[in-house]
Amino acid sequence: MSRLRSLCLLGLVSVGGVACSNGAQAPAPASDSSPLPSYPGSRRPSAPNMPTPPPRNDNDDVSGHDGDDDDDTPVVQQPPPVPAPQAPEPPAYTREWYVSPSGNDSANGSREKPLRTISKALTRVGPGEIIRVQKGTYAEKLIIDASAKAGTAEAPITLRGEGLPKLVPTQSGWFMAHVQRPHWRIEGFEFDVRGQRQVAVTFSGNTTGTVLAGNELHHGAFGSGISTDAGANGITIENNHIHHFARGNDDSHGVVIAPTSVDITVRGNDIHDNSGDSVQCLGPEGFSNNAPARGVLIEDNDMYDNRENAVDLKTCHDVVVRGNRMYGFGKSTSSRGEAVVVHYSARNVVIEDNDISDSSLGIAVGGNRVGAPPTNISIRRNRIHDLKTPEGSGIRIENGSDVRVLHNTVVGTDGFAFVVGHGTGGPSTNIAVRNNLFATRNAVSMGLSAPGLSMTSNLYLADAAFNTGIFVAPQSGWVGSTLAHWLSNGVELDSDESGEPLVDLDTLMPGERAVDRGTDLGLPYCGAAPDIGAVESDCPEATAAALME
Ligand SMILES: [Ca+2]
Repeated sequence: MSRLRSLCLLGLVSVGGVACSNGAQAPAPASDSSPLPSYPGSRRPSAPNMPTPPPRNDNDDVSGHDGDDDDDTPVVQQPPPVPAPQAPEPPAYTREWYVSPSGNDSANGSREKPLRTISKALTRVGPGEIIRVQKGTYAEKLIIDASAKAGTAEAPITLRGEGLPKLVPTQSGWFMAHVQRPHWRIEGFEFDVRGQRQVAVTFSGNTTGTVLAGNELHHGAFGSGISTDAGANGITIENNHIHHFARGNDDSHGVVIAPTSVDITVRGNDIHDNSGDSVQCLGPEGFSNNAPARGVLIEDNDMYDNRENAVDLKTCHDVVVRGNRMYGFGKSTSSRGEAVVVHYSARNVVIEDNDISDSSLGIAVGGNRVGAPPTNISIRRNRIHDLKTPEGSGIRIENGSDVRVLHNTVVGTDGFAFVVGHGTGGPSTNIAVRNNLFATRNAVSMGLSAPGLSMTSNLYLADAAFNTGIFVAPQSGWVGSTLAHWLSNGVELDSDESGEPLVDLDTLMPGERAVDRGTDLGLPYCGAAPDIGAVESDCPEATAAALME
């Protein structure tokens, strides 16, 4: 059951003071109760310990727009649609095929007389049936194309490894597995690419309802571990361990979502130690005139220690990046060390409820672009902490249009909590910054290219420093201007400072001056009014318990 739905059923969430009973209609993701996989050698973040996120409303975005004609700040459109959750597996299989290293491809594929190759089983299995691949090492290419049957929503086809059978590459080609059929479920395999120039699994064509779940994929040296391309649609990549895709100074990513992909979910994976990004949504620039990918949900993943970023969104549309933990990104030859970067002509993007730490930059919007700047971007309820030199900025908007920065908490950054309008690659237009808790000494750096910037109801650390004009990298001893001086420029209204903006650096629980002091932006909250920052301090205990599930 989704957190929101739980909360709504508990009757504990209010949106603008109204209980969110209609939110209970949201479908429950099938996997919400699945525990994340645990892997030896996985590095987990040390802090914070999942501070209580606020209740969230999947059907609402926020802005100061309340119908008043006098408010022309950016208005949030409906959030991008997200792919529908997968239907549960049927309880039984109409036929069970067995594959074993001791089998024979002329056998009947029963438990007693298994087949020898997975490839053989792929051509024989039908809807509602399962292939049970027994422990062992298989050197064959898995091709699920027109030579294999399609599953159906009611009768998917399951390809299951039992005892973690290992797939290893054959000599030829650029992939180990190519999936081009709908309603297949592939689970329980180790894809050991063994340093070959191959991706582990690639998807294309009609793949609606197809799931790649609970596999380990590692050590490839081509463009990615997993890719979706050529009209791939309706795919869920879930609870996999994806690591060590690397090719020297070139980038190799955990997951690449290429143009023409539609409705791709990447959820609950552990993706790390790649020479590129954990997840990249690739735009068509420089490759083709194909339609950008759209309908991408990147949710509840652990992404860390890549040479580039956790999430890199180029020209893709309707993307949600939600509830991920991202850390371990430093400046390299090909990256400024951003955890999240949204650039080129990305459009309709929500980045919410993420925990970002130990990086050089938290969330960056803009920078490289060819066409329009990133447009209609919401950055909300993120917890950003412990960022480091050389940049150390929490949220940086280089260029973009209609960007909302709402209810984020930024603390422990070497650089500024918020940077905007320095004009690289174009202006930052219509940026709204509200209800953020910027608990850092270096508060805001504002350049000269931020037309329509509107900042209200933010809370700063007492005696924080503000920078206007040319960007400065704040070394120790840098003295900027005061909040009072900053407020005199008219860009920011109704904001304040506090000597204790946070009362707990682990949970990021806000201090008194932040509690119930936010503006009601239409997002769920507890108590009399929204708290400033990403964490609502005053939710009832039952709500907090539900949120911690
Ligand atoms: Ca509150």
